[in-house]
Amino acid sequence: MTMAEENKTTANPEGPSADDSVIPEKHPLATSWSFFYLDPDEARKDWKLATKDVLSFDTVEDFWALYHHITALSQLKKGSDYSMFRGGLGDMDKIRPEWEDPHNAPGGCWKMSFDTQKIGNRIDDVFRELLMMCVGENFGEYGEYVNGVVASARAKQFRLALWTRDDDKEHIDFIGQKLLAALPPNYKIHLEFVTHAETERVKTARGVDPRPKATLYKN
Ligand code: MGP
Repeated sequence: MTMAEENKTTANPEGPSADDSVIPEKHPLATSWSFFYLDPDEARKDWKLATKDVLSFDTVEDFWALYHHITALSQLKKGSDYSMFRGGLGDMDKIRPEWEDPHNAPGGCWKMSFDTQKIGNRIDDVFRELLMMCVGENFGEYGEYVNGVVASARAKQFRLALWTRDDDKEHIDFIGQKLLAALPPNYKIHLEFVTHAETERVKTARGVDPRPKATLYKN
């Protein structure tokens, strides 16, 4: 072992030296991701301008640094959204949390909602699980079709949505089953997949709910 190698692996009893500054390598993620925050006060004025970029990252360590820095979803101002979508660093396009983004437009999302009172701050565990599934690429062979996740804090509900790149039945069924399996066991969960085209179609029609393309249940 050379002196330099030795200095890297043992603490230096004489205090810091140049070699103590060696920074351990971070663990790269398969792709970069970007985190966004939507401020409800801004959204009331102009929805498009209300989504603020928080941080783009591409390592496990930077993901956790961000996660531990942000306000927990359970404590967010009602009306806020958190989103995390692929891209933003290197040569990968940053996907924005909007139906219109070309990476999202042909797709849709698996949506679920939780009663604010019933779930309380346990929603933070569910959201964290979903984020970890994304950055950890836990959606199996069709994981590349997962674009991102949106978490919405509303007065009576927390809503989570996993956005996909397309609405191919095989892709969305596979991703939906993976999602369902990862959700907490003690809740009745109703998952609905709705295309963005359908969400936009009914947006202006009051009292009309979008027709889901697929549904999944868990007791
Ligand atoms: P929302 O926050 O997804 O629904 O969209 P929610 O939570 O049911 O609505 P709220 O009234 O309870 O907050 C709310 C509104 O934001 C929509 O009706 C659109 O006007 C706008 N909006 C939301 N999204 C995700 C988009 C989008 O991707 N593109 C555009 N152009 N507008 C959007």
